[in-house]
Amino acid sequence: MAANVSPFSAPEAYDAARVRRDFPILATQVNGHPLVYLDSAASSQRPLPVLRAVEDYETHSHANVHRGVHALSQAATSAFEGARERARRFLNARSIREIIFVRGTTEAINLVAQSYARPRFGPGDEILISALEHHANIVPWQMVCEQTGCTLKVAPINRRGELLYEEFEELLGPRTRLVAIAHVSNALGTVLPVKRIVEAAHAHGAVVLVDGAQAVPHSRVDVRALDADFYAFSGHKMYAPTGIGVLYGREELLAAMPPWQGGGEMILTVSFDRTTYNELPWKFEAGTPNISGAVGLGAAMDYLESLGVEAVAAHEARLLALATAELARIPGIELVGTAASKASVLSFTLAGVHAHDLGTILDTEGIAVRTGHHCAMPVMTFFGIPATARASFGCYNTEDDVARLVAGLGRVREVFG
Ligand code: 7TS
Repeated sequence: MAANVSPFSAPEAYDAARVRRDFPILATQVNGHPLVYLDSAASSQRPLPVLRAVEDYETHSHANVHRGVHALSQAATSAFEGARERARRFLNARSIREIIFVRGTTEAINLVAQSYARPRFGPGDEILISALEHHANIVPWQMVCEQTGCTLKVAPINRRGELLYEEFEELLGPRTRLVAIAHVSNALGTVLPVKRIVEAAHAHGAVVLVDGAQAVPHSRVDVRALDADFYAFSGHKMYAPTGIGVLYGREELLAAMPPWQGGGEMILTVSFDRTTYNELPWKFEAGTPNISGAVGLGAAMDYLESLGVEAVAAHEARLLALATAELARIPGIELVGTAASKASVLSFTLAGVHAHDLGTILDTEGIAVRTGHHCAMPVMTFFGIPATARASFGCYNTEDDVARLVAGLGRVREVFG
């Protein structure tokens, strides 16, 4: 996730053209043009190894997990639990008991809000977030505040989109019970100093949840090195299917938390008088899980590691630096989010053109960017704008994609004369 890579530095041995061939969807024509996909921060595309792993599972191994003695149920269970072990290794977690499969980041954060925070917090307690969070890392905490009477505190950012670290530290106090912070901002691309944040929060006795939705596709995450208490991410932003994600939680915390949802899978015994709960991690996985999604997630982790997470990150950093330099030269373009440390996201406005119009014209050129508030309305309010256009990069983007974006923006400027 290095930001200061010169666009002119010699390219490393990263073959984006070869990577592109792994993603069949990138051969799509959109409005008569070859697709330029610059919306990976919203959802990345899936490579053939992921598509094939899902197809292979669905074709040959599907049955419900954990319940059957028959061969297919055992095959499905071993595929599903194999994916859990894969995720454990991916994050360097100590145990598979710390890996909860969820629908995605949103569900992971809600689980912690309802199962960790809600039963423990009350009036006088504080939850500390930052001003650049995605709604998924704001609203669940507001709900807990309504439910328990605890208070939400928000650490400010500066005009570059960086966390004001001293102000953040000043907001940490004896009442702070939990810090919930993005690893990388989806609207601005800012990389936050999460290790430092974890250390400071722990020094005040607070637990830390890191929203890693925008970090896992672009950096190696080691939950033990980071020392975070909870780490949440979605599969679909890291080349896996939708509807699957991971909540990592420190085992002693998860063990002390009550189940969030009740149903099958999460119990050991049920009678009308008394139910006993399953052990970790299944205690938090009520109902039939997304088995093929987990299989796809495991394959996506294999894929990302086969490319080399660091090599992907370095490639994306080069593209970001190139695009930043190119867009800064276009009259009327204002970059939103100019932090010293950024990953893969370039938000901008063009004077006199609403972001949605800009996005629509780029689409006529086959270029997919996201426009709007990016589920970070407080960030837009802070910058005094309704929306930005956002180009975001994945392992398959190329310098040609950047050139097409720049040409497309030239077309937008022609249209709006
Ligand atoms: N946290 C961050 C930092 C995100 O970027 C997102 C999704 C979420 C949480 C929620 O993830 P989900 O998979 O549960 O939906 N971000 C975006 C985005 O930037 N554009 O569309 C979704």
